[in-house]
Amino acid sequence: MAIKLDKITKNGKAIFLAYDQGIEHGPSDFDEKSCNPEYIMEIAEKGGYTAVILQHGIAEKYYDKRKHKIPLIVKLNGKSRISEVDNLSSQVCSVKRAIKLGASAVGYTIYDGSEFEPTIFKEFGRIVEEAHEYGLPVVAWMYPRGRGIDEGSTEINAYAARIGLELGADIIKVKYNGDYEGLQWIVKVAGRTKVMMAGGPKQDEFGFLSMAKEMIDNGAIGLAVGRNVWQSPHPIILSKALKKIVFDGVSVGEAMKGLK
Ligand code: FBP
Repeated sequence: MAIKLDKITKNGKAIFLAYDQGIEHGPSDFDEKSCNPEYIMEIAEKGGYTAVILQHGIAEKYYDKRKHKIPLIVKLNGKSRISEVDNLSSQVCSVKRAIKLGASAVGYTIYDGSEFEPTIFKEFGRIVEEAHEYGLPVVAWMYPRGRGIDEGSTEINAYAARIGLELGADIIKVKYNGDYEGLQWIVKVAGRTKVMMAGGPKQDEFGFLSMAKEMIDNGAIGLAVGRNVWQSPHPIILSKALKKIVFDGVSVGEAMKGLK
């Protein structure tokens, strides 16, 4: 079955609002407003995101497929950091349940190089097979992690990107290390698998938008961003600036006009 990427992209570009940090990092990432998933849904819709990323529990209680226009990506695995011991993020939701919740795509984190890589690859393989039977795209967080691994190295991230292509991901999400030529290589080795970038910890607006511009100019199709947006005091205005950079290719200065 053909994979329907157009549901979660627009003219080949994409911005996803990521909101799985509650399990990955805990509520310390949130304030009074951002701990409420309703607030995130409002940003996702008004900010013009092409999809929102939720865990299944939040999707079940806060995503109404009849009411919400924004496409949903259900994250199928998850892990807390209460204990830092294992580089293993287990599947916590099935592809079928994600579809019932209204998902237009599914997501999965792969810890490349983890001591649990065989288990992770096997689980991911089954997910790709099932999701693709339904025409559902698979978005893979490609996060190198394990003993002695330099998570920020371009070489390791290019290897992770290639693993995404080899294992059937339609879109991969990687972290940016500031090496724009390295990003071009990552995009090249990912082949027909599209590359999106993580937003990372909160930085000032100029820094964040400049980073986004560099990502887009060097081959990424967009960003899957969380904290930089919903930790901002004016997330919708910032989202609109991001949108202009990703979809209209404007300069950072131009995009920031609305922020002043
Ligand atoms: P941010 O934009 O907030 O960095 O979110 C991106 C993301 O990939 C989330 O989807 C995920 O919860 C988190 O980062 C995981 O990051 P890490 O494993 O490095 O803590």
